Amino acid sequence: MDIKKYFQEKTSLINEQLDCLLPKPDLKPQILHQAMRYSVFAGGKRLRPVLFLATLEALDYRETDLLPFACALELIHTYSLIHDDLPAMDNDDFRRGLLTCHKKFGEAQAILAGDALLTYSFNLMLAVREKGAAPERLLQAIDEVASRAGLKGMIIGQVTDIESENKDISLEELKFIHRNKTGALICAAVRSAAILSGADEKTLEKLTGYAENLGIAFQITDDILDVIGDEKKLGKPVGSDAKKRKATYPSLLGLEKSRALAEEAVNRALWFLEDMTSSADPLREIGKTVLHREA
Ligand code: GRG
Repeated sequence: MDIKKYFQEKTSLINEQLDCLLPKPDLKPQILHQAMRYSVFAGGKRLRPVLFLATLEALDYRETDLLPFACALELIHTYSLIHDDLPAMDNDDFRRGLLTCHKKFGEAQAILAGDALLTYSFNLMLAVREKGAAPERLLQAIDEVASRAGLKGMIIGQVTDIESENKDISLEELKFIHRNKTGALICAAVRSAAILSGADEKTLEKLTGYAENLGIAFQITDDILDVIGDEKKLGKPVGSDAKKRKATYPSLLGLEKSRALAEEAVNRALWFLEDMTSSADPLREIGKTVLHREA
């Protein structure tokens, strides 16, 4: 299968839907809606909603339109990046080749745009109840996302990351940070789709194994790109981790070992899909692309 084409097709579906669902930029207060749209349409890869859709496909689930749920995952991801870029956190001026949200709209508006994206994501997840999603499964899927984006995932990872700044940390501590900060939302994308599809426990476990390993590989390649990536393709300066004295996979293990670990993680991710049919091919191909990504 052509994974590039797959990504293009799904991304254009997701973008159309995001455009419909987000408040229009001329709606008052314009600055809020413009800031939300600015960051959402700044050119992200849409990995999390694409993973969500690919998981539905892997489980042959096509009955309802769950696109708003997929979009909600992208809104949560975008909020996390807006807040992560703030002066109180990573203090970054550029993301995806554009000024960061606070550089463009000011700090207060960037904080509020992030807050609005996060809270609105819950409206979007709930909206799929009108499209026929089974109420019990929907509640469980929303709980899954809330936990992994929050106190059982991303927030814990971010807090631990900040606490670890300028400290020597072990590989285990680094893994903990990234399992939560980056991996948890990736895992929530796969698991929420599986839950909504009515997957049995065994399938859910396998897909969780896939997603956890994909998250590890994704973070390792992110760290590697910050050392040897192309600034133009990344849309941000490289070397920012070293400048901030952040512990990363390459700083702890070197580039070669980091590459080998990423490859191992992708192989493990693919192993978890071994019993699945060709419907899981998009998930398999996404796994492979993570290793060769340039942005
Ligand atoms: C502020 C609560 C809070 C959390 C922030 C995810 C995160 C936590 C911060 C981002 C820091 C970072 C750059 C982590 C590396 C992995 C990662 C999440 C990269 C960005 O994701 P992509 O590459 O982004 O999917 P695009 O731009 O494609 O949407």
